[in-house]
Amino acid sequence: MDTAIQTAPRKKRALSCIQPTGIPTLGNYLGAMRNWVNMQDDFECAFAVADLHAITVRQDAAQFRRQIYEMFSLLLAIGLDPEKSLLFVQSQVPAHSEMAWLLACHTQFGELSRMTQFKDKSANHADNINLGLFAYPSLMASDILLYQPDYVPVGADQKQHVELTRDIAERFNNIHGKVFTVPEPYIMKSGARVRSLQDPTKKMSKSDENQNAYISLKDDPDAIRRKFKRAVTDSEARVYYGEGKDGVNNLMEIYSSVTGKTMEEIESEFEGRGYGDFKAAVAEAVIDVLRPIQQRFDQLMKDKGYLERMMKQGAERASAVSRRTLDKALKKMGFVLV
Ligand code: ATP
Ligand code: LTN
Repeated sequence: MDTAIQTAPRKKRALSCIQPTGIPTLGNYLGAMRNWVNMQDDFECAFAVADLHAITVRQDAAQFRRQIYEMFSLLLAIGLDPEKSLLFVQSQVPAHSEMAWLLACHTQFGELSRMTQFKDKSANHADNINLGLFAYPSLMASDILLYQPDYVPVGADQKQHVELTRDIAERFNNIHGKVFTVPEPYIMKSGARVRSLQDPTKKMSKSDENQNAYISLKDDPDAIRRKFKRAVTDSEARVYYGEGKDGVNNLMEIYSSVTGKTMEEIESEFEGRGYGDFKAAVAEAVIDVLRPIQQRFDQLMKDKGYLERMMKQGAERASAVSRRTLDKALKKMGFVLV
């Protein structure tokens, strides 16, 4: 018995977070969230609502509070299971903010200046380029490193932040002795970069001003049909994957990602048929995937008591894990723990 326990390989750990900045899009779901559900059995997983990250841009308090409940509900609605995975809200676990300061002191100005997300967001919010927006990756590194994960499952846009996290972890370990596991980004091939339906050169983003640019996980079937109908394609009217066909490529990727069909299968399915048929098929496939999620989400949002109990349970468990790493880091740096 004992040997069996000793030789059983430890499951690899994975951690990821999502900001409660609005209802997630199909991009968030296909690029990140859906993979989290699939990882729960093979990895020891932790997932959090990154509410502290969300305040790097202004939030209206009442709306922000609702979005935190909604994002937590959505994590449950897509199939994350609090019995299998650690689910929590970042701000309810104080170690994240504390560790962020330690790591900020191990992050270089030049590194932060090179972050694409910082450059994009400061261009979009030119009136509020705050210190938090700049220091965002140090807080993200804390979220990750506190839980010692091997992998960070994210969409392709977050690869740069995970790479910076690795650099911070290595730097800290080299200076103070080994405290952190150095994690790797874990990026799925399918769905890693879902693009805007209105401008397929950009990623689909829930903060896009044009609502036709994204499918929200809460969109009803009519809205989904309408948005796909209006999606930008090209004038060739032939469904195939190719250069210069960003709009069609994106729709094919979405369709492939929700149906499991390959590009070749999709090409032959729509051989000789126009974009109208193709777009309608993509819409119906997406509607089918979202329907059960939407039903569970509506149920959960009616039960705030349950959501708060789950948040509390998650926060307690996350605090215990993260406190251990924080104390270790503090001790190695020479702080006095009493
Ligand atoms: P915002 O649009 O509000 O700036 P966001 O959607 O880019 O935010 P998050 O909500 O924090 O950012 O992203 C959560 C996860 O979804 C991350 O792992 C991110 O990589 C992934 N993701 C975001 N957009 C896409 C996309 N268009 N395609 C694939 N994955 C995505
Ligand atoms: N920066 C991420 C959200 C995020 C995150 C994290 C992702 C915050 N902390 C820790 C993975 C691990 C984003 O904008 N998508």
